Amino acid sequence: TTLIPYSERIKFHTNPTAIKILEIMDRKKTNLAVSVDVNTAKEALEVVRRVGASVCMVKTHCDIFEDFTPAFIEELVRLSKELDFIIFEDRKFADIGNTVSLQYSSGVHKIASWADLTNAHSVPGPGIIAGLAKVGQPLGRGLLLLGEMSSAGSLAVGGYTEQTFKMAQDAGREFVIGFIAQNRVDHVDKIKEGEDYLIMSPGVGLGKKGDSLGQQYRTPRECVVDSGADVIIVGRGIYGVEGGEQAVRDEAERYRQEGWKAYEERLGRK
Ligand code: UP6
Repeated sequence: TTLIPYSERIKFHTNPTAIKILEIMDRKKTNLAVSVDVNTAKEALEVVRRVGASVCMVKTHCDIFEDFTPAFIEELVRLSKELDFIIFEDRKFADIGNTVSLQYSSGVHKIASWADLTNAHSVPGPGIIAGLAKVGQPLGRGLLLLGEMSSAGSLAVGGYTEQTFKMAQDAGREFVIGFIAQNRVDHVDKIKEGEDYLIMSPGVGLGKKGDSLGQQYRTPRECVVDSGADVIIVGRGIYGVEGGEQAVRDEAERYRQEGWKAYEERLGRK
């Protein structure tokens, strides 16, 4: 399904969040997700106001914000409607089903009440999907499994990645809509008729090749054309650019264009 347009993949999905993502990507001509890993909710909202029009998705780590409040969530949700993007809380759940269902629904953050999309490690086994689905599926939320990671030395490779794909496939596609991965972990020989998964790749940068803590960057073209990613996730490459407000805006637009150009190249209509 990497060779057909996002809009034509909608028919393979029943999950409302998956459908919304594909619709937004097609409507706004963007496969760019921005990751707003800044210290405060206030700064995060500033970044979102600047780049929201260029992205299909805003990715958060809500436990980073020192000033997290329900008012922040209210404003983020309002912006998601005004600027037309979905909200992805990059929680990377990794515990038993009972615990993750509590972490997802409760606590200070109440993630399920506002995040369209979240993600989980497959380490604990399929109970983690069941625990999260119990909370999120009735709300129309979506889940990604981490099939691979962008960081050097990741253990999520080979058999682990294959079994993660299998776990998602066994869970059915009402709630699990895809993967965080560096490649098409749903390689054609494993995918069944009528199945379609969204592959979202972090570790994307047009400048640096990585950071001092193991992050590794590829270009949008490498991700989308060479590896078949559907969504590219960019953090510091956008919000970390020097030169102020306009520079951040311009950089988001540059990544959007690079990502979209790569998608069109993949479809073969350069
Ligand atoms: N992320 C990765 N690699 C993964 C999974 N998730 O980098 O395999 C997340 C990080 C960060 C973002 O938690 O929020 O994607 C990448 O940020 P960066 O572009 O600033 O490196």
